[in-house]
Amino acid sequence: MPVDFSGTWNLVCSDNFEGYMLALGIDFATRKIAKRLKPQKVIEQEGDSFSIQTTSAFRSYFVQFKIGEAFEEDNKGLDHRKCKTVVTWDNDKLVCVQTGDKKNRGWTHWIEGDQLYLELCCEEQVCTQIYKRA
Ligand code: VL7
Repeated sequence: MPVDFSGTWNLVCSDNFEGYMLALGIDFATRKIAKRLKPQKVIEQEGDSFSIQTTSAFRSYFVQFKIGEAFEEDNKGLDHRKCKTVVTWDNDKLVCVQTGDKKNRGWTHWIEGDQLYLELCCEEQVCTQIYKRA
């Protein structure tokens, strides 16, 4: 049985989100608001089809994809940069590569115990977040 990320997940801790946002060029005022947010993720996984809705009091973001199928991602409401994005499995990790203006951009999700991990990368910056089931 493959790992199932489906469910509703609440952020419990976040390390270096500031560095990640700086690497994306997010302005000071937006960073100040964004770093206080406690986003919730609703993930739906059906076979190799995924949707991830990230909701917060300030901005929200929705993405859907199929494993191995590249798509145009607009990052609307975030940094607005367009990327060619593809998500693949690396064993039980969900690995996203976002090819565009920013080097080394992407994210990885995995589950450890009852916690959902998210590592966000951009250039030299790595942000690690932990979510728990709502
Ligand atoms: C997306 C934010 C900073 C703008 C607001 C912050 C709003 C809530 O990529 C992400 O999730 C993946 C994996 O689960 C699926 O899309 C995280 C948040 C990155 C970057 C930009 C700051 C303003 C946060 C949407």
